[in-house]
Formats: sequence, structure tokens, C-alpha cells
Amino acid sequence: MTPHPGGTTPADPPAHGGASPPVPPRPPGVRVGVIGTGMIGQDHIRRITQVLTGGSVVAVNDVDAERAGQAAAGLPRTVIAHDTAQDLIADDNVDAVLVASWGAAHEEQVLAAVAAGKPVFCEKPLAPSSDACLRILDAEVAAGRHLIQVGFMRRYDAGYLAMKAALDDGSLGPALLMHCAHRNPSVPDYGFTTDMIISDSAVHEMDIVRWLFGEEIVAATVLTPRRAGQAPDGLQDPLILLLEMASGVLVDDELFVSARYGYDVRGEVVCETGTVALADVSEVTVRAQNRYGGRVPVDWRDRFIRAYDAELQEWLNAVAVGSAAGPSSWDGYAAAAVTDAALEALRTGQRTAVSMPERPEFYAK
Ligand code: NAD
Ligand code: ISE
Repeated sequence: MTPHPGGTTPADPPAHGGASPPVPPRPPGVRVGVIGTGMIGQDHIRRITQVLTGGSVVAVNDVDAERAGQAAAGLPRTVIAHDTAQDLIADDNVDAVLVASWGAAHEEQVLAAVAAGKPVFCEKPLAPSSDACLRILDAEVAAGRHLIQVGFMRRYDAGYLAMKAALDDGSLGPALLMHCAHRNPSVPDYGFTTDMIISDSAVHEMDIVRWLFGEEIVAATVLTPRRAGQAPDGLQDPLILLLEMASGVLVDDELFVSARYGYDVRGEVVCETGTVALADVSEVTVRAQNRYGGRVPVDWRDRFIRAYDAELQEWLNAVAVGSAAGPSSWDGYAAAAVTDAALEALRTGQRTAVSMPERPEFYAK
């Protein structure tokens, strides 16, 4: 365990304050321990420290100790870099745990946080298989209180919120179809598998359509178009995923993770008497030389920056008053059950039914 003494920020007044009166240090609020200080772990540390209110990062852990140390250095408060995730969870100074490690590590870390009675925000996927998610549900139900929020941030995006409001007000008539596209500029050319296009990327559409339509997905089919020449070796990219909702709404999802030109998430719902689509997210369009154009986001951090802020602020607010909010571990489980079916469909080329039990009363909305 390595303490990293805090730096000086506007929240921490200089020791010799000159003429201006000293600014009182910001109260720590919810004291968060972050496990996994890679891309999104660092981004969440930044937002808790610089953007949100009511929380502070007091501890970090990463299997890459150097990375954890770098993430801890320079934060406004002293941050302890723990040698193990278990030590971080057991730390009495940690009120709540944010899990941003690789998906395969989530189950063990979330279960340890629940066993310690600590609220946990877990990045998607909650766990890589529905069996692992069921073990998490069992532990949370046994604990008798909602302790887990899953990082399905699209539910907090202004575009998806407006789309849901348009569907819920009924003026477009019943939904029939949804067209989605999920394009990443690139993925690492090592370690990112075709299965991960479904378990890591399409999992967002699985969650958002359950939330938009308020119903479960009952079957999945995967189609494999011609492979892009620039796709990393061994990666079947793009894919088309078809999701059937319980009511018969059919969702098609184009997944193209080596699309190069930018990060592009699209969605259009076709209803009986109208359609509703996510608008382009460029702040401005420029017209010049007989052309017009806007900005395509660089990556998910750029596209969903406000949504990540809103989901984590809601988590901090809920933890502060001893309650829970946002996508639950049931939502994490449901997405994993659909992932299992979609992976089976990818392997077999067949339409595959989603198998999941009734939602337990504990997770009733
Ligand atoms: P990353 O590889 O950049 O970072 C992951 C970090 O976790 C690495 O530093 C790694 O060393 C560390 N780690 C791995 N196993 C660990 C363990 N057992 N204990 C402690 N640390 C461990 O990956 P990332 O892109 O930051 O993704 C992390 C998680 O966040 C994944 O589950 C990913 O699916 C999710 N994610 C979510 C979104 C979103 O839009 N909500 C976006 C990106 C990533
Ligand atoms: C990444 O892990 C995310 O969760 C992003 O939101 C998603 O768009 C991307 O495809 C995933 O790789």
C-alpha cells in the first residue's frame, strides 16, 4: 500500500494564503476506491475529482501497480494505492467501490464489495457470463439491499432520453422496428476478439433497447457480412445482430469496430405513424465551398461525456443517502443472458432464444 500525498488545487488553499481568505477544503463526500485505472478508470477519477460534487477518490488499485500509482499521483487528496483489490475493498476509509477493471475480474470484485456491505458501481459488463451475474444477484439479494449500479451510461444520454420520451408519449404509435449502428474507429489489434464485439460493444444496445421499450429481448441472430480489409487479424468485423423483443419489435444492430472515420452511434425507431432518431451530435455544421459538415466524435469518452457525468453523479447522490439508483444488477444480468444467446447464435449461425428466469420481486421497478 502506497500513500500518494495530495497536490494543491482550488479546493485546497495554499499554506500561505496572501491577501485572499483561505478557501476551506472541499468536504470529501462519498470516499470512493477505484479498481482498474485504465482508460475508463482514469476518466471516472477525473470526473469525480474535477466535475462532480459529493465524492472524492481516496484509494486505487490496479494489477499494473505503476499505472495505479500514476493515477493516484497529483490528485487533490492523499490517495492510497493498494496492492490488491481486496485490500482496497476492506479499507475503512473507502465508503464505496468503483470497478473499472477488465470484465473477467468484475465478478470477484463486485462479490467482495457486496460481502463488505459497500455500494459498488461496476462498469459494463457486470460479468462476462449470465451464470456469473446470477451469483452476483444471489449475493445482493442475500445482503437484503441494493448495492450495485451497472455502467450502462447511454440511459443518461440526452438523445436517448428524448427518444424514450417520444416513444412513451404515444404520439408515434406502437414501435415496430429499431435500426442501430455502433461504429468504433478501431480496437486494439491484440486481445479484442469477435466475441467481444458482442459482449463489450453490443451489450450497450442490448441494455438500451430493454430500457427504451420496457420489455425483455427474447431471441438473437447474428449475421456475418464480408469482412473489412482493415479489421485486425482474426476479427470478424462488421457483424449484424438481430434482437427480437417480447412484443415482436425487431432491432437490427450494425457493429463495426474498425470503422476508422470516428465513433458513431446511431439509432432510429420506426413506429406505426412516425419515427424518432438520434440526431447528429456535432455542436455546429459548417457550410463552405459548396459542402457542409460537422464533427464526428473521437471515441466513447467524447460522445458520451455528459452521460458518464450524469450516471456517476446519480450514483454518488444515491450512495450519500444510503440508497441505490440507475441500472441494477438485474439489468446487468439480463444483458449477459442476451450476450450468451448472441454468442451462441454467432457460433451456430442459428436464431437463438434467450433463456432467463422471471425477474425476482427484489428487482421489481
Ligand atoms: P483498460 O484496459 O484501459 O483498463 C483496465 C484496467 O484494469 C487496466 O489498467 C488493467 O491493468 C486493470 N485490471 C485488469 N484486471 C484487474 C484486476 N483483476 N484487478 C485490478 N485491476 C485490473 O480497459 P477500459 O477500456 O478502461 O475498460 C475497463 C472496463 O470498463 C471494462 O469492463 C470495459 O468494458 C468497461 N468500459 C466501459 C465503457 C462504457 O462506455 N461504459 C467504455 C470503456 C470501457
Ligand atoms: C467500450 O468498451 C465501450 O463500452 C464503449 O461504450 C463502446 O462503444 C465500445 O464499443 C466498447 O469497446
